[in-house]
Amino acid sequence: MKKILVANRGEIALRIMRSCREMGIKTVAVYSEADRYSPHVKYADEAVCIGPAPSNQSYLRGEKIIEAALKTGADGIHPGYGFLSENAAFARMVSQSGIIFIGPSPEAMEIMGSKLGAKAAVKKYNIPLVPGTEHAISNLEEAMEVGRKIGFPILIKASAGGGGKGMRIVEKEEEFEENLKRAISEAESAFGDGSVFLEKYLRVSKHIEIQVLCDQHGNFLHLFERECSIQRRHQKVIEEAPSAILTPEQRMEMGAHAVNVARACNYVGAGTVEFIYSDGEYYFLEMNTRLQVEHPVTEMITGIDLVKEQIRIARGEKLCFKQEDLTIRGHAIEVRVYAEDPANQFLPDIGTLNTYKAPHGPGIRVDDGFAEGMQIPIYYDPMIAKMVVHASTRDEAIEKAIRAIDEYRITGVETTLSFCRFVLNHEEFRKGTFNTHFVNTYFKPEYLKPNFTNEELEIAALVSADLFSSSSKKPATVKTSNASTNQTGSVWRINRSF
Ligand code: MV4
Repeated sequence: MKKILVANRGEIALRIMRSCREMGIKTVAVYSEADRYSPHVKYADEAVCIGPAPSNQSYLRGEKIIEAALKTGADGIHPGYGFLSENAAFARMVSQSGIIFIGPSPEAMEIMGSKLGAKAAVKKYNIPLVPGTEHAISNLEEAMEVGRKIGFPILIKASAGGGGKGMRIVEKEEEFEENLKRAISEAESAFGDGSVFLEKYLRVSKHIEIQVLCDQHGNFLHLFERECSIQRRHQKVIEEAPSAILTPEQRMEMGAHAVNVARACNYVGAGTVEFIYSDGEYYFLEMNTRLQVEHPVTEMITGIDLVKEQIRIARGEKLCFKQEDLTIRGHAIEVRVYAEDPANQFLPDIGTLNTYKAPHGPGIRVDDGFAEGMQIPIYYDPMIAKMVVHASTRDEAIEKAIRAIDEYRITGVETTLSFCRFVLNHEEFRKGTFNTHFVNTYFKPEYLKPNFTNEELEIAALVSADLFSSSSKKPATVKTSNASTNQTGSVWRINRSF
C-alpha cells in the first residue's frame, strides 16, 4: 500500500494520517464543503471535496469516496469510526473496485451487525451469554413464557441495533405487550429489520470491552480491556485501561473469550468485543467491527499503534508479536472533550473556538481535529478532542488527567471538561466500583458552578476557616501546589476557561 484514502474527518482522520506518514504511505483526505479548512485536509498529501456539508451528501456517499480513491490512485481506504466504517456494502464495493478496505471482511461485519447472528456464530465456543432468547420473538405468549422463566426485568433488544439503540426495559408482565409491539415497530422503522430478542436485564453493570487484533494468517490476539462505564445516553465520556476491578485471571479468561468471538466470524483487523460485567460475572454483548474512538487508551498501555497494525494486517503481513509478548504498562485514561454544555443537559454548544489551547507535558496525548479560531460545524458529532493521559498507576493517571483538564483552555463553546473533572474527583470513580448509572446517580449540573479547582476549593476552605476563627489574628498563609499557581504567580486567578 502506497497511498491511503481516509474516509473520515476530524481527529480520527488526522490520527490515521499520522500513522500513514510514519509508515511512508501517502494520504488522501476527503472533505465536505463544511470542512474545507479543516486540519485533516491540510495534513493530507492530497484532498478531494466529496460534497455538501450534510453527511448523507458527503461522508456517507460511498460511491463518491471510491471515485476519489480511483482518481487519486489510492490503493487502500481506511474508514475510521462512524460513517461507513461498519457498512458491509461499502466494504464490498471498495474491494470490488480493486482497493483494499482496511478492516474486516463484509461477511464478518454482517454477522456481527446482527446481534442474533453474533450469538449464533459464537455458539460453539461456549462464550458466556446473558440468559435470554437465541431467536427473534414476535409472539406475546412466547415472550411471557421467557419472562416467567428468566425473570423480570427483561430487556428487549433489536437484533439490528447495537450501542444501546433499539432497547426497551420491561419491568413486569403487564408491560410486556405494549413494549414488545413498540420495540418491533421501532426496530422495523429504524433498521428495516423488526427482529427483537429478549435478555435478562442486568440492572447494575459495568461495560468492559476487549481489543482484538487478527491477521489474515489465523493469528488472533487480544490487547486487554477498556473500561467504558462512564457514559451518558450510550455516549461514552471517560474510558480507561486497564479496568480497576478485573483480576488477572478474569482478564485472561475474558481475553480468550474475545479472541474466540473474533474466530467465530473469521475476523481480520482490529475489533472490539463488548462484555457486560455484573456482580463478578461477565457476558458477551456484541462485537464492534471497527477501530473505536477510545482505542488510544489501549495504545498507551500496550505501546502498540493500532492503526499501523490495521494497515500491516490489510497488507497481508503477519502479526509480529504474540500474546505472551503483550503486557500492560501503567494506566491510561481518556477524557472526551465535547462541545456540549454539561450544565444544560449536555446540549450541543457549537460555535467558534475562540481560544483553543491543549494541555502538554509528560504522559499527555491529545487527539484533536480543530484549531483555534475554527467553527465547529453543526452537521457532525460535536467531539472536539480526546485527551488521553498515561501514568504508572491509576491514581497518578487520575491526578494527571485533572492537571491536564485544568491546563486546557477553550473559550467560545462550553465543553464537557468540567464534567469530566467532576467524575475524576468523585469517590465512586476513584474506588473503581462505579457502573453505567454513574452519571444519573451522582451528577447534578449545579455541581459545576462555580468552576473551582481542587486546590482553589482547599484554599477557600482554609482561608474561610482562618477568617472565621476567633483565635486567628494573622491573615491566612496557604501553601499551594504548583498546579494552582498560574504563570503570573497569583494563586487567585481562577481557571474559568470552561
Ligand atoms: C444490557 C444491559 C443490561 N442487561 N444488556 C448498552 C449498550 C449495548 N451494547 C447494550 N447495552 C446494555 N445492554 C443486558 N442484558 C445494559 C445496557 C446498558 C443500558 C441499558 C439501558 C439503559 C441504559 C444503559 C446504559 C448502558 C448499558
